[in-house]
Amino acid sequence: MENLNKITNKYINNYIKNKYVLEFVNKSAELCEPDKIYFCNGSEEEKKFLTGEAIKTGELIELKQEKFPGCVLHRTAINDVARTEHLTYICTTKKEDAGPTNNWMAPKDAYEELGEYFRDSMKGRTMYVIPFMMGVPGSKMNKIGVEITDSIYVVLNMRIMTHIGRIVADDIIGDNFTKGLHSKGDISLEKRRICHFPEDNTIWSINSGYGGNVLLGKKCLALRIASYLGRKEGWLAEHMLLMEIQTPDGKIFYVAGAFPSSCGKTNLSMLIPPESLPGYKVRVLGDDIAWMYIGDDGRLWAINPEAGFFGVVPGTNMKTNKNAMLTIQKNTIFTNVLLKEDKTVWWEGMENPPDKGIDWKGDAWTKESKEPGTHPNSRFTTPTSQCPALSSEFSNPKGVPVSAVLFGGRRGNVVPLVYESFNWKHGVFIGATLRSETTAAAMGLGKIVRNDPMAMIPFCGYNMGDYFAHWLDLGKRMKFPPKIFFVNWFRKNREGKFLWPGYGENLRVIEWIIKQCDSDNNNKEKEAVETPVGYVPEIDAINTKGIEISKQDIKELLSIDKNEWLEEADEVEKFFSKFDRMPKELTKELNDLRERLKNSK
Ligand code: GTP
Ligand code: SPV
Ligand code: MN
Repeated sequence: MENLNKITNKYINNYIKNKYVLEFVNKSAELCEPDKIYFCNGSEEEKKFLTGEAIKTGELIELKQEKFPGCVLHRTAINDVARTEHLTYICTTKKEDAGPTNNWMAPKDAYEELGEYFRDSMKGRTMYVIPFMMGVPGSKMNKIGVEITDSIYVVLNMRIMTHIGRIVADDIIGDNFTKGLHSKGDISLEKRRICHFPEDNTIWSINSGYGGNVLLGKKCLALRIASYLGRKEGWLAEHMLLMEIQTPDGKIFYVAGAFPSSCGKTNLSMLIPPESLPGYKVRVLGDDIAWMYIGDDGRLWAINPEAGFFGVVPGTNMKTNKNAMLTIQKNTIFTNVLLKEDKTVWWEGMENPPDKGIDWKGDAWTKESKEPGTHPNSRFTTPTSQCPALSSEFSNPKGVPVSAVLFGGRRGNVVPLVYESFNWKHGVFIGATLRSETTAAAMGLGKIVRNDPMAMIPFCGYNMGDYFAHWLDLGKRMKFPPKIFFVNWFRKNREGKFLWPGYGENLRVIEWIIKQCDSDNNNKEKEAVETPVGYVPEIDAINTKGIEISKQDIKELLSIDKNEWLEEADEVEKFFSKFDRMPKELTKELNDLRERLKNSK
């Protein structure tokens, strides 16, 4: 505590009494040497003040307030537009504990290397201390963290995405909080590192200013650290949307869904039912992360630990996602979109393209420009509470019981629109063998189909072999496990056009799914056909009333090609062979799939 006194004169607004937090702040300040240390209280005045400061330096651009009250635009550096998976590490004492799919560094080496990058990184800057909570107020699942950062953009995003400031202070008990240290540093790609120390409940992130790398409550805590804790404590932290579906006869179902980054979670979670499917109501609980635990009733329960949406901008419009469009009309931070002359914003896929504007790099843009005005991974940060379709259960500390778990990918071929697993174990296999085309949400991956088990390849904080075992184990402990499905909105025809209309029309697939989960439905078997990969809808079982789609296209969407699937099995085998800790139940599932395929026509 001696050192503390040395820097007390730098403290502003310090309301924290917890000595472990103060020690953490003090140590970080000794390393980073900020000019000032500011404790965020989370108030409205503070938001105004910090926004004003960031506008002065150009870190934020104020949008036309009469049209978009409380909205601002931020541009990241050109080399800092998405997560950098090759620079993201799990730093466990033993390399095997990080597993074959994570980058690994020994904790000692990581602290040493990053320590050099952090040294004096905040000279001339203010250090912001953000106490925050991931979870639902009152929930036993909640996790507390303290993020230290030199970025106002981070503070303002964290205040949307999580619960920050004074309201959290009393919840920090002893040293039971995640210590997150972030500095923009010099944004150099060579020295960028996002390191997780699950054994120390610590995250260090340096030389980036991009959301997924720097909003440490989100992917770093709520997925990587939380998945590690979930395994120890018997629950799951997943890259999943959470939605509520009310059927025309008033029944309510909750569905959780894991699709890889930029593969449709936000859009599905808040879809608007098509007019030709009357009586349905869809409400959102979450669009990116779900924490799930086994309830006393033997069902799987889930909460969304986030308080905001950090959503993909391009492709969002009044037709594809009206609820998102209505949500982002106020108090929203836009990152890397096009700025119009009237100080409003536009992006590819939105109505009424302007003639000209300033693109995401800050350069002049016209509609003739070859380059898009908006970065493909541009994002909005917006409070969940502003969504007109928010479920009232969003703030239920107990969460909601999940009837169906969806896995989904972006696959132009091979994978049908939807299929159902035979049972939990087979469902875990389906999740573990998820393969999807890479997207702009991560830098430097190119355009390939890659294995992304449970959409967690970038986010699992421990050995994925152990992760699969954990999933299998949970199934054994649940009396009423949810059913597991796979969906693919992205199958294309020979001309390269999407076969399925997607977006709101995806409710037609969700309808089939919840009918398969409905204990009152005696028609289940008639509506599904058994195939080697799982149950697929009977050709007439997907309601296509009101959309123009030919029988032929539906057939193609639901088709399973034996040879393509045998090749798929070969890819899965290659992927599985990376693991020393692959549960034998899953290798057996792979053999069984091959047998079923070989014996089929
Ligand atoms: P992260 O936030 O990165 O985890 O992504 P996400 O899974 O929430 O993806 P999101 O819903 O933001 O969708 C990503 C992109 O896919 C957007 O450009 C959408 O317009 C597009 N998309 C979403 N749903 C569909 C669909 O059903 N069909 C088609 N063709 N495109 C879709
Ligand atoms: C994702 O990439 O899956 C996201 C955006 O949800 S980020 O928070 O940047 O990771
Ligand atoms: Mn995501």
